[in-house]
Amino acid sequence: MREYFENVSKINYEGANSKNPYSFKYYNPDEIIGDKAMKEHLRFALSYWHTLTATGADPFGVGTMIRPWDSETNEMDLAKARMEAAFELMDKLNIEYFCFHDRDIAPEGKTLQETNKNLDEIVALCKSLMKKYNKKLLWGTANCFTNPRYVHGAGTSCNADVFAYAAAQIKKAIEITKELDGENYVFWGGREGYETLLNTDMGLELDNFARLLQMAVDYAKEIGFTGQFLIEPKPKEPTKHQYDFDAATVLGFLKNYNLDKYFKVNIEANHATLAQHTFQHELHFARINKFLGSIDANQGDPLLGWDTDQFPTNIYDATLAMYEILKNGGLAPGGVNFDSKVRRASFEKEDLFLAYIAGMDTFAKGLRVAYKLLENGDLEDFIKEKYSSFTEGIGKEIVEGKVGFKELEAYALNNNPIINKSGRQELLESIVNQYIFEDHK
Ligand code: XUL
Ligand code: CO
Repeated sequence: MREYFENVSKINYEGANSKNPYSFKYYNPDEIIGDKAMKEHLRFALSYWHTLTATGADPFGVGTMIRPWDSETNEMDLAKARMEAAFELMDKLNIEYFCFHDRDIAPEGKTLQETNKNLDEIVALCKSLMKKYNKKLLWGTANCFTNPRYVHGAGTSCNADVFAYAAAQIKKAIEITKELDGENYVFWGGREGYETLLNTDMGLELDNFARLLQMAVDYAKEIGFTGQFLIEPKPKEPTKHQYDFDAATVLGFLKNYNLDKYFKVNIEANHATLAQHTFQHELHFARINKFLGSIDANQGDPLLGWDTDQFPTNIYDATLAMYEILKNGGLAPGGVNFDSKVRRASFEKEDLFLAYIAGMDTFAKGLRVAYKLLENGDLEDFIKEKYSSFTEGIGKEIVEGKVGFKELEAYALNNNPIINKSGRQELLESIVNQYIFEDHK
């Protein structure tokens, strides 16, 4: 098989003092942190679309990326070259998992039959490479947003023929995910949303979206696909208002349609910040509601209002994310998918390695810091003490449902003055900094 990245060899862990850019400084896959190896905590995945098919095009300019598979002129040969290159990348980067959309891996044909035939051919190649390199599919998904047929959405389209086509496409995507032993299947909203209510029947669109998800649940059961279904919230882009706005909106939707037992969420950092939340907020909300399934690791730019999908290098955010993930007991069968792309000006093929190393090291360091923070319990102890009034006296009676308005009025009338304590935010922020800066491991 051809070698696509002949200038880069296997990336190894060399420790924090290494000056070799092609080495891990913090990610030591087999090192045990707490009860499991780093690779089991992190379950890193490569995103096929940003890594193998992205060109660097933006609304103002064409693609800039120089890729070793550029010379392929036939669409299927190109798809095969990309697939081979993907496994070389995963192998050299020591990434165990990958994620893809159906249309990332194989080109669309003139008909759905032809498209499915293309997919089958590439899936067979993928399966053999998975075996050869010992790699696994974290999740598959269907791209129901790029083709112009999806102009009004897929499951929320006003056109029943489009709904039917989306159902057929998702059916096939679930089948190939099962064929490749995918551990999850993702629904990101794509164009499921609206631009203006002047032309939108929101009630019907939401009902239809739920119908589509129910069909997926039923079909998975029928064919014995046991992977976890995930919904990936995003508040806007491409539509002005995406129906899966954030984790809280998704939870309300799922409960409303009795779908909550079948779905968890795949939380993406840049989608959280687009919703005016922190990544930590979305992870925390999902965790306490027991539906945190997986994450898309990336970061936005605080000065830009769109989904820039940058590789995550912010150690503070990664630490707080890993803190939530540790408190969740991990993510399995989910993982950490780098839904991140190299910048348009980082157009050389080596940049793909440097970007993944940066992202993986940031999360590895975040895991190390978060583990110590949680183990020592500084934040946990503070929060426990902060809410201690609910563990005794009147607070305990409130929590146990033993009192109502009348009893509380009687209590308040005789409880003067009320004494509050400081929230100590600045102290806690400096403690987190201490963990980040003092742990040089
Ligand atoms: C889009 C996005 C998608 C999903 C998969 O913003 O994040 O790539 O992760 O469809
Ligand atoms: Co994503």
